Order: sequence, then structure tokens, then C-alpha cells
Amino acid sequence: MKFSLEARDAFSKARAGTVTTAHGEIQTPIFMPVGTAGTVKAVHQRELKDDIKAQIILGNTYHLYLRPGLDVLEKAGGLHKFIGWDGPILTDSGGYQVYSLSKVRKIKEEGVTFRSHIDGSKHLFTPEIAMDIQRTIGADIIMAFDECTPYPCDYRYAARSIQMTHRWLKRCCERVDSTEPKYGYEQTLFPIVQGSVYKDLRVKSAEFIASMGREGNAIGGLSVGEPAEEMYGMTEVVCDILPEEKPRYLMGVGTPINILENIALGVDMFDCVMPTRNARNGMLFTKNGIINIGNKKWADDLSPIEADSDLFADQVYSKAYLRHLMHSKEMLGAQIATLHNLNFYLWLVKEARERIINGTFYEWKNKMVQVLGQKL
Ligand code: PRF
Repeated sequence: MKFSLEARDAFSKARAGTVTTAHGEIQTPIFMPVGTAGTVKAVHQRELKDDIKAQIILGNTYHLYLRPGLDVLEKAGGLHKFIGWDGPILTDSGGYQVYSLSKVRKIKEEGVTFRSHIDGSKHLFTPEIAMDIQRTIGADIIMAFDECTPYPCDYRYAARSIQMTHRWLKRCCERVDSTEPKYGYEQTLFPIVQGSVYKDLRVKSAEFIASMGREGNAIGGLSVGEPAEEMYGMTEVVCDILPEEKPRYLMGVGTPINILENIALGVDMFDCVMPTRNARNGMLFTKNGIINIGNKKWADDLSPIEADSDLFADQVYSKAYLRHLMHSKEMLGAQIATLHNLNFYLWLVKEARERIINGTFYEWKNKMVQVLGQKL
């Protein structure tokens, strides 16, 4: 993997760059649609590529390991081939889904034992196992196995937790460095900074993560219920320590406003279920603010979903039609709403990138932060 920085904003810490992976380039800042179980829910791979021009998608170790399982993925020749997506993929390590989804879990130095949310079967994830599984899945970027502390989290717990996450990171690095990729192309490991909302712990963790000298770095443990200002405070502290010349990925963030504010603090990569999940509940993100398409006020609004958009679905379908589909629980409703929201998120980061390059990012960002919070 390679990262080149192309521009820096003069009025904030925003940057524009390019990540090069074995499956293609990613222009940063970027948003990565979440494809938990080998599908960005309700979207065809062709739509991801041709309609919304997604540059990288996410997969989850936890889900893919439980279903379809490693035998099928290996037989297919990895996740790219299995799902018919030849662009870059990043997989999360399971070091988050295990905490948020599985039943009964025990965290020990060795790793985490948990019961599947699907059939209750018992499993163990260790740093080594999480790396081996990600070798079999075959993502271009793979994530370290960490502990994402909940919010709130007392200081003593958070302090002990980063120590374990750091010891786990060393084990992840050793495993990755002593094994080969299974499908002939390079896989890059990103370590994850933790430390809850404590500045001194974030500093300690960021310094340790930076010292590992990997090719990209991630920030975890945020957007778990803390106020946005607290999140920004942590991102700022961490970005000032993580090396400039490597991409920075803020995990599981966030709203369009969160994304803009974190770009301004120096973050390059984002993922979040918000555009996809909220679409299925009728929440649409637009350039003028947030729409709840289920609202009665849209019942006879025959204007396009988003007039000022290059997405065919935004032009061809009206708000009233989309509302009707959602109301009738027609599958096409979820498809249109998801495509719309992802297209909006990808427009947002692309616009941010262009404005970082042409020097108009900061003013635009502040204006957009006002607009995007409005409920229409
Ligand atoms: N760790 C991992 N994945 C994550 C997170 C984390 O802290 C978060 C936190 N927002 C989202 N996804 N491994």
C-alpha cells in the first residue's frame, strides 16, 4: 500500500491524498460504505461501482467468519471474488462487533470468547485468529484486534484496556509479519488507537500506535455515545501525534457534520452504517438538510428526491413515489433510499477533497455544518 499527500488546507488540518492498494486507488478524504456480511445492504456491486462510484467498501470479520464461513471464502478465492467486487476492501477485525453483537463474552489476555448472535455457538477470537481470518477473507486493508471501550468508561478500566490493546497489537503485527497473503496480493494492517475520552490515555495510545510504524493508522473507541465535542477533542489530540505521511481512519463515524469536522482535524477515511441503516428507516441526507421521507408533508411532493444530483435515482424518482414505496414496505424503497444516502456521503467527501485542493474547504465546511443539521 502507498499513500501520497497531494494537498493540505491552509485554514485547518484537512488533507487530500491517494491511497494505492492492490485493487486500485482511493482518493482521500473518503467514505467507505459498510458491507458487513459481504453486501452493502440493498445495493448491487454494479451500482456501487458505476452509479455512486464507491472507491472502497467494508466487510466484517465477525459476520463473514460466522456466515458463510472460512471454507467457502477460501474456496471462492477470497471475498472480492466471492461477492463480485474487484475494488479495494477493508475488513474490521471483530474487535468491535464481538462486543456489540455477540451474547455472553469473556475478555481475557488470550482473547475473547463469545457466542454467535446467529445460533448461540461458542467461539474464540484472539489477535492471531483475527489476523488469520482476515488473511482468508483477503481484504486489502485489515484491522488490528482491539478492545473498544464503552461510554462512559472509568479511567482505570480505560487505562488497563489500552495496555491490553497494545499487547494485542504486537501479537497482530507478529502474526501478519510471519504469514503470507493467501491470494497473491498485499494486505496492510492498520493498528487502532483507543483510550476512551481521556486525553492522556489517547496521547499514550497514539504514541504507541505511531511507534509501530505501520502503513496506516486508525482511531477507535469514538462515536460510542460521547458528546460530539468530546469526540473532536480526542481526534485532534490523536491526529497531532499520528504521522502525517500515513492515512488516518476514524472508525464508525458518523453524521455528515461529524465527517466534515473530523476531516478538518486531519482524518482521511471514514465508515458508518448511518447512510445505509437510516435509509431503510426513511431518513434521507440531502444537500439542504435531513428529510424523513415517511413524513406526510412529502405525500404529494412530486419533485425529484434531490434535484441537484447526478444520480439517476435522484432524478427519476420523486419524493412522493419514494414515500409510497417506503410506506408500502416495497423493497425498491430501501434500494432507492440507500443509493441516495450513499451517493450523498460520497458527494460530501469528494466535494471536501476538491475544496481542500482548491483552497475553499474551510469556509465551505462551516457553511455546510449549518445547513446539514437542518430538518426539512
Ligand atoms: N474498534 C474496531 N472497530 C470499530 C470501532 C473500534 O473502536 C468503532 C468505534 N466507533 C467502530 N468500529 N475494531
